[in-house]
Amino acid sequence: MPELVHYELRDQVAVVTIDNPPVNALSPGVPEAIEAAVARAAQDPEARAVVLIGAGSTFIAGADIRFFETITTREASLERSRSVHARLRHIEDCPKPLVAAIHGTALGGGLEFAMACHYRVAVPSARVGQPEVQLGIIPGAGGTQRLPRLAGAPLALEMCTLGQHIPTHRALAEGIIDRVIEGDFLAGAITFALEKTQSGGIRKSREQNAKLSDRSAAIAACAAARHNLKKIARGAHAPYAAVDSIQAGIEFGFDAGSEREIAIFADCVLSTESRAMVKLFFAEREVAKIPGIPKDTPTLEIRSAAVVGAGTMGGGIAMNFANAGIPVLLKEVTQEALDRGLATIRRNYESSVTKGKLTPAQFEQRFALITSTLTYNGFDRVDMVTEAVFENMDLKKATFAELGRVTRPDCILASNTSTLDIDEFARASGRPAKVIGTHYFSPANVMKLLEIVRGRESSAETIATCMKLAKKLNKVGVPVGNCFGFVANRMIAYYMREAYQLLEEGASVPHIDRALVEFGMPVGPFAMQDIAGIDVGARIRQYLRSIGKHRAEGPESPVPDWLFDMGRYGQKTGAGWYRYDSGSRTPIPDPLIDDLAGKAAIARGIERHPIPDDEIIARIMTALANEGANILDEGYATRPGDIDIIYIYGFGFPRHRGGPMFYADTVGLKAVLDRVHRYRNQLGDHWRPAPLLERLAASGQTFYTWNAARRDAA
Ligand code: 3H9
Repeated sequence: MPELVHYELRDQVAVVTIDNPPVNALSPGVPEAIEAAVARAAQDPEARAVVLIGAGSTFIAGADIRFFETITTREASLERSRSVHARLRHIEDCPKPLVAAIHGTALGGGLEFAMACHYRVAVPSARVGQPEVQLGIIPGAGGTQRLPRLAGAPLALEMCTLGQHIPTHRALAEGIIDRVIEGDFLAGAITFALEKTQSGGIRKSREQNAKLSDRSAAIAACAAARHNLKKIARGAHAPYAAVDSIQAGIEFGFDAGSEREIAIFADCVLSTESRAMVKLFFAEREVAKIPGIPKDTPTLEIRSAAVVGAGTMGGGIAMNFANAGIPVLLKEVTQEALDRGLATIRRNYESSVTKGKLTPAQFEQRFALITSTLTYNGFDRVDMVTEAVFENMDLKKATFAELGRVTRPDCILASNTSTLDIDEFARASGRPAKVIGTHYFSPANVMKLLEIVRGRESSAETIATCMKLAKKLNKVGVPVGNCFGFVANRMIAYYMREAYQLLEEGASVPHIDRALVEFGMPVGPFAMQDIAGIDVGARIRQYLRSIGKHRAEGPESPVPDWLFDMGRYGQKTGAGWYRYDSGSRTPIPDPLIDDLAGKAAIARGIERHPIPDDEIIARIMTALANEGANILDEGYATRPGDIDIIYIYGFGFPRHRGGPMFYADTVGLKAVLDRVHRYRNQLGDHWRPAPLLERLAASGQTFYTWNAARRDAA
């Protein structure tokens, strides 16, 4: 077995190097080996000080996340955490100056090991953080105790509850890092360590209390943090648990605080929230691994791009390219439409400048990368074109035929269609291997999700290039198949179908929205539609009816179409499912909707009745999981985790619930299937159980265990 930690003497300093690729995670054996190496240095007569450093691209990225799932009992967690705490205390008691040298990242347990050292030095580009809440846990190796002592309560609370990384310069200013080293890093760290043998000596974080001396201010900071979390961490438990642990250390001291941390960590690590978020961590990394497309598939470099259509989506897509430093041509048919599109882009950038997210210089730089045009001149020089014209098959086919003529043969032709069959565009282009769907979510310059839709003939190179491009555009690219609505919209059609049905059955719009917000969604289905535009869905429905299709199986509520006919498109027209005062985005419930729902109910012979919150959630989530199972079975999504990532990034599904497929797993697939049967009896045959759901429920599996078994068998 390769050595996890190396020991060498350099200039009378023991250099302890952690070597556990790829990110020096604290897998079993690593903490023990670090402790042993520090103990050896303490005994080594040749060593005057110790430097702890990481091999490869980073310091320590934290505990090995894979091992959390192996902790199955509270006792096991308590025992493990106690031994880590004891190990860190032992390391901190080293009688010689001990310096953590941080490059890359020191995250979670990595920062906790660094804080148990007497000093910390870092390269300018390093980042440190306690991201545990993003895994549904709290720092479990003293982070909630040592960090407030080094950085003060407010910053420790911020880092432990939000989980964000902070850069070297801020860590230096806040007392987490003691020196920034430019140039030869190891040599600088050794020099620093030797300096400490002359002055400074041993300094234990656990004994530093100056920053917590104003106890009432520190406790007030905890109360403020809890208050803040109400707005941003709805439904999540771990961020609050982190505050509790920090407060215990402030009130009762390091030792009692550590005991509290160990106990709280045990509760968190066994929670569904943590299981969900750990699954998502790996799902997010797995999503880029596409069966049949090896990692080393050649890709094209996208150095320049074009977007056809400067509407809301086209403009947002062009901004993505400009934000990534890629020059982009933006084409429209009329000067008026072009001017409108550019004005929207300018307004979006100006709002980022006002919010301090962009400097005026960055705005000018990015805006200058967008060149507007009414012709195809210059399209022969771009590496990729994204079509974002009106959602109409004939128009899109004509656009692809033209793009096939005006671009180079190696240029990728992507469509931002959300519903149409990209194989038809591929045929029209005369270059099907280069045609693909890149389905952005509105607002395209903000939402992180990018569905990458494989056409029948999309080449491996085209797919791999778009996956790589997604990263460059700061998006999460998820490969999906070319079925109707792809994955996100195919499932959301069922989500909306149930929302409309529940409305007709007697739940009100504000009630359904509130139930879903309490479940953890950022907005309810109706408020979401008022933002996206009721006209968008209505026009798609009109088109589908014209070709004899439906978005979802089952009854189609007339209410959204009535709203469309009334010109109630949502926020943009001042009324939709809600009313809006002029210039305001605050939804005001409108009794008219209940009247319309009542009318629709009478027409369908439904007697309206009160519906409890849990029934609303059950109906909507069951519809999502059942259709998700169909999509998996048909192969249009690669893994349940891919679907979950789509819902997290495309619709803000609460991370702590893990996505619709993981959520179904936690409900139990047998229970989900029972619900489908019950709904079928009560509501009609359109509630057809997905064959995969039936198979998994019968064999006692979950979506995720089924997927793991499939992966292992492959
Ligand atoms: C913790 O520390 C709890 C403590 O308080 C308690 C201690 C007792 N474990 O992201 P990348 C893998 S909780 C296992 O693609 P990047 C990752 O799966 C932990 N594996 O690279 C991937 O594998 P593959 C707190 C890990 O350069 C590969 O490494 N720490 C871990 O874009 C490359 O990862 C965190 O939450 C891990 N800890 O980003 C940090 N980390 O190639 C989590 C990574 O097979 N990690 N892998 O797909 C990160 O944020 C990013 O990975 C990092 C690198 C910024 C480090």
